[in-house]
Order: sequence, then structure tokens, then C-alpha cells
Amino acid sequence: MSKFGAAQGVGRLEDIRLLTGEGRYVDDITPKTALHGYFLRAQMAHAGITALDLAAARAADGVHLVLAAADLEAMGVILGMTGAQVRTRQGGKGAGPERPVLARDAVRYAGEAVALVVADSLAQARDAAELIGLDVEERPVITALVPGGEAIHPQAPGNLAFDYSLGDEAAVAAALEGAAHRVALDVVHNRIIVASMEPRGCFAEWQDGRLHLAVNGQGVWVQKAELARQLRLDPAAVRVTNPDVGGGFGMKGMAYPEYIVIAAAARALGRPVRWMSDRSEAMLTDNAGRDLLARAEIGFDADLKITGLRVHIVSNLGAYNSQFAQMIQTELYSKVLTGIYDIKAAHMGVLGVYTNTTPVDAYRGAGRPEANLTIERVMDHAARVLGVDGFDLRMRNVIKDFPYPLLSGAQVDCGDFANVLAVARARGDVAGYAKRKAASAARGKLRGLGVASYLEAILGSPVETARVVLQPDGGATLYVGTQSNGQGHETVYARMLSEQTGIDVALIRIVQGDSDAIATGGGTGGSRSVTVQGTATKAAVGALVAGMIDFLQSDVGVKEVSFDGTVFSAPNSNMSLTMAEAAEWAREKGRDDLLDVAQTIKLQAGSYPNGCHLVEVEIDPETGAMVMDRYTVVDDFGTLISPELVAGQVHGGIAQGFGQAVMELAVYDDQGQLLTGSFMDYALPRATDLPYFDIHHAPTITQTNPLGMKGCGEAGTVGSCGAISNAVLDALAPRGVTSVDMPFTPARIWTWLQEAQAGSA
Ligand code: SMO
Repeated sequence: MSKFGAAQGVGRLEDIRLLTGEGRYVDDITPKTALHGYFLRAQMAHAGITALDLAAARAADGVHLVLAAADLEAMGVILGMTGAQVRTRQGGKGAGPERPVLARDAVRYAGEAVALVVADSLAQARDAAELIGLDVEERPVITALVPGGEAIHPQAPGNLAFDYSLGDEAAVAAALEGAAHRVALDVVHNRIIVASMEPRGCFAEWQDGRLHLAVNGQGVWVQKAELARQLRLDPAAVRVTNPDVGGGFGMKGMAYPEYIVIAAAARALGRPVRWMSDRSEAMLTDNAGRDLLARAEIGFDADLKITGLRVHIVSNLGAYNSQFAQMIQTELYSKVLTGIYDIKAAHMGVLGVYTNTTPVDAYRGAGRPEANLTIERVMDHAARVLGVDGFDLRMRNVIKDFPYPLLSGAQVDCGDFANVLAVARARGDVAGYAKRKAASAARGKLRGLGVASYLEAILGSPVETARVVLQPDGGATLYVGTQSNGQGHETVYARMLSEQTGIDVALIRIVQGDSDAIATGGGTGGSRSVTVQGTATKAAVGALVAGMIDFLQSDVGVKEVSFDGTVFSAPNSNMSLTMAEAAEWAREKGRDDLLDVAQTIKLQAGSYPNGCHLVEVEIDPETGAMVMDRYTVVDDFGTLISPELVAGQVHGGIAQGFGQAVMELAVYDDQGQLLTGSFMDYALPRATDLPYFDIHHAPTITQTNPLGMKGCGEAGTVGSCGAISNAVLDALAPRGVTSVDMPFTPARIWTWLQEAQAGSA
């Protein structure tokens, strides 16, 4: 247990600041002189632009600047951006049409930015935007998640962005053909809106010929590179900072068009310009999450061992190729395609489709929640169809031998999946379930038990740098390449450095999110932060200590100096120096080089967090209302660095999974209008919707990093949707319901019950 652990009652270092209104979010630090930017956005989901008249807006009160695509082009802005293009079945690359940062000749989703108005006040900017004359010619709107229809982009005929395939298709077909039992299931992964507490926003200012963009992101370097490219600047002339950030969840990890346009406006005006999305604007324009259809087919031999798995996916990319979009339901999904199971014959095929909807990109877990939901639902379905116990079916098929090679080419280094299942079964009191079900029935309620195991794979750059600078006050500054969005990085990094150096936590300062202060970094995403940053910090402390030992030995002539995490000492010597004292000595001797140490590490392999979620729900058949009654989770995160922060991540992850499973759904009509563009129409979970989460750990220690940890940031979302889905079906199955799909709103549940009753009548 950490010496600063929960037992001592020490909370997160950042909490007093963040919970008492002392957080410094981007709008808190916007210069008072900043002008206000407001984007005119497309009302149609698909239309050619036939005329754009900006004259009246430009002449309006308080307006300093109005920019459209042509203005940006005249300013030399590159305008077009696109994301990664996945390797296709045919060996080529997915279609990556360019997305102009302001619409040029057409708009392709409702909400796409057409023009920027910059004015003294936001109200003036809004008023002026209404004076813009935008004439359009409507085009057919594509919203259905099937390839076909008139192409939104000429580069993607039939709106097909890519056809991706992984695995031996023929071998898997043969394995399924020859299977003793074969089961198939369609799984809908509902589209969600990320809805970070702090919406997306930024300000840009130019100082001495350099651009500074402050933005609520998940790292500064991606933005820096895109800004430099778009504005044709030397990267050295671009500074990007991330102040406090109120939730990112993958959605804030990308370069977005608005930041480029705001930066260009600030350059043109020579004044700071700010933009902050309002809630509905964020819901309309933030990259959305999930939104795919999956069909899974699984085969078993006579002993109920899996012989083959085939998954076909249609993935909605939205209107453009956002940064990671093509990778998510393909390469990222494939990392955990087979979940915790030993499946030698597996194949996945994915069609990526462009539609006239907001772009879709990474959302907490990015591909891994989707893969686990599919495999866990089809496993549960198989158990139900084959009439066998779901735990037994899973137990029969879990991976037992490590390292285990995955279809993706990577390997799972360690785990004990059978143990995790067994612990979950015991902790969740499955033995007592029948009694609870009977008690529910006595009250007229339908109780269901749902299980879902999960396999996670941490993502993102395996490279990270840590720089430790010992300060004259006896403290230290730690420069990191990751970016907290509220997770508590400051706490965990400061405690780690304190534990390794003996420096008081109160004297440790964490510096993140400033491309001038930190040369490179991988940012935060993919559950990578503490693993990579912690490994880098450990390496930096190692180099710091080694340098100090060398200095003490040569300078004092003492042999065998060692450092125990608090003091430098040596046998047969009365030397006892804290890090601060050693630093002071080095400083006096002119050895400042010893006080500023950076190390860059590269993880040689990723780690595989895994676990099992166990859920009990109770449904009122009269109303369809569902209550999540019991929640047990057993995780294998390897070494726990900060148990209380881990619990926080698991809580938040489950809550987000619950949101997707039970209430969240982004709905477009057939004209591509978002019908769920406010919190009146789009429900998010509240604390009162959630039960106590009974969290347990069953760790196996990974050797893939020197900390032995596996990453926990996304795991809650990866396991929860499957467990809740399986619980809901389990509750409804006795009433004849055979198929359910998220979100499990009362109206949908009630309808399924009515349909089942009508069908059996
Ligand atoms: S959605 Mo994530 O930061 O892999």
C-alpha cells in the first residue's frame, strides 16, 4: 500500500483547487482583451453551397472579422485535414477525403462550420452570423448504416470508406461449417454523444510572431503539428497549452477545425480570439462515439470449445475521416477481438461508411468496449441457446497459457482469467441469486443476472519522456508528456516521485500541457498515462540517483553509496543525505547538470488489463423501468499504483458504460438532423441511477513495464455494457424476449415485453 494511500485519508492533490472553483480552465485564463468567435453552422446535413454573402455580417456592429473558406485560402491556410487511413482488404488505404476547416463548396453534416464571425461580444457575433446569406442546393442525405447511395465524397463511391479484413477467412468459414454448434447474434452499438462536463473551446493569441493556442485537449503535440501545417508555420513558432481540462474521454484528443480557424483569425486581427462551444453546439459538433452494427458467429465443438469466430462490422464514420476514426473498429477492435477466450480461428471484416452525420471518433475505450461487447453478448447468447451455464461456457474457453498470441499479432503476456471469473462469481454471490430472483418475483419484478468478462489492451504511443528538476527550495518539478483531463495525474505522479526520492509531495510540482516547456509527449488516451509516464519517471529518477551516487562517490571519496528512496548512505560512513541535501551539495560544487535529468522510455509491449463485471438488474414489467441493483467488478490491473484513483476510474468508466447501455442514444432523423441536441433529449446517468460498485482486484503482475501495472482508465467502459446487456436479456427471457439492444430505456423494454406477449398469444 502506498504510504500516501487512502488509509491516511489523503485525497487527490488537485481536489481542493478543482472543487472550490479554483480550477483554471481555458475560459478562466482567456485574456480579457480577447474577441469572441462564433461559428455559423450548416442547417442542412448535405447541400452544395451556391452563394455565401458575408457583406452584411462584416458591416454589423462590433464585428472585426468574418472568415469563410475562401478567406482562409487567401490567407494561405491549407484548409484540408484528414485522419489515419486504415489498410484495406485489398492492400490499399481507406478513402481519406479532406475535411475543410470551413466548408468550401458543400456542407456534409448539420452543424458543419461554414463561417467564423469575430466580434467584441458573443452576442454581436451571433447577431452578425444571422446576417450571413448562405444559399444552398440540397443533396440527398445519407444516414443509414449501409453502404450505398449517392457518394458524399467522390473518393468513396457508395460511401464506402474502406473494406477491412483480418484473419484467415476461409479457415474460419471451414471451422464454422464443421462446428457441432453454431450460434449467431447481431449486436447494435448505439451512437453516443460524449458530453464532457466542460465543452470544447480554445483561445488563440499571437505574441512576438508566435502563435499560442490554449485548448482543452488531451495533449498538445497533435494540435501543434496540425496548426503548424495548416498555417504554414515553423513548428517552433507554435505554442499549444492545455490548462485544466474538464473531461476528454478520447473526444478531446484530436485536432478539430475550429482551433485552426480561431488561430487564423487571431493572426489576421493581431488580437486574441476565443471560442467556447455551448452545450448544444458541442453535442452537434464534438466527435461522436461507437455507432456500429456487428454480426458475430461463433462455433463450438461437442465439448463446447470454441472452434471459430467471425465478426462482420459496419462502422459509421460520419461525414468526414476524423483523426483515428478508421482505426477504431478495425485495428483497435482487433486487439481484443476474441476477448479472454482461446480462439485459434478468428476473422473480422469491417466496412467503414460515410454518412451525413457528425464525424465519429474515439470514445473511452475506442474499439475495445465494442469488441468485448460483441464477444460477451454472443457468448451469453450461445450459453442460452445451448442451455448451458454461462460461467461454465466461459470457463471452458478462457485462455490459460501465456504468452497468448492474438489475431492482431500482439500477445497477451499474462493473466488468470479463470481466477477472475471465479472471484467474480464468489464476490457477486451468484449462489444467493436464486433467492434474490424469487424475492423480486414476489414483488412482481423481473430480476436478471448478467456476466461479462473483458480483455483490454492499452493503446497510444509506447514512448514517453519524464524530466525531473531539483529546485533550490528542496522540491522538484516533474515535466510530463501526458495530460490530465480530471483523472488525478498530479496526485499519482507527485506521489510516485515522492516515494522514489523522499521529496515531500507538497514540494513537487507537475508541469503538463505546454509545448514550450516540454518538447514531446504522447498525451493521454488508451489507458496509457500512468504506465508510460510512471515508467519514464522511474527511469528519470534512476538516472538522477545514479548521477548523484557517482558525484558523492567521486567528490566525497565514499565507496558504495546507495540510495534507499529517502537518503544516500554508505557502509562504514556516517553519510546520510536526503535528495535535497545531495542536490544542495551538487549545486554548491557547480554540478547543476545533476539537478536536471530527463529520460525517454519506450515500452516494448503493451499490457492487457482484464476483468469481469457481474450485474443484477430488476425490471418492472408494468412500466419497463429498470433498476441496476447490484454491481460487482473484479479487475486485473496488475500492480495498483494508487488504489483510490483506480477506484475512481472504474466508477467513472462503469457510469459511462451504464449511460450507453441504459439511456444514451444520439438520434438523427432521415434528413440528418440531430434530434438529441440538448440534455432535454439526451439523457446522461446521475449518481442516483447507480448502485454501490463492489470493486475487487485479482492482479497478475505484468513484466511489460517495470511498474508491473496494466492501466485502468477505460476498463470500466469495456466491461459494463456487456454485463448490463446480458442482465437485461436474462431478466426478460422468461417472458419470451429473445433479443435486446442498447439503450435499455423503459419504453424499449416495455415494447419488447408487449411484442413477446403478443407473439406468444
Ligand atoms: S478513447 Mo481512448 O483515449 O483510446
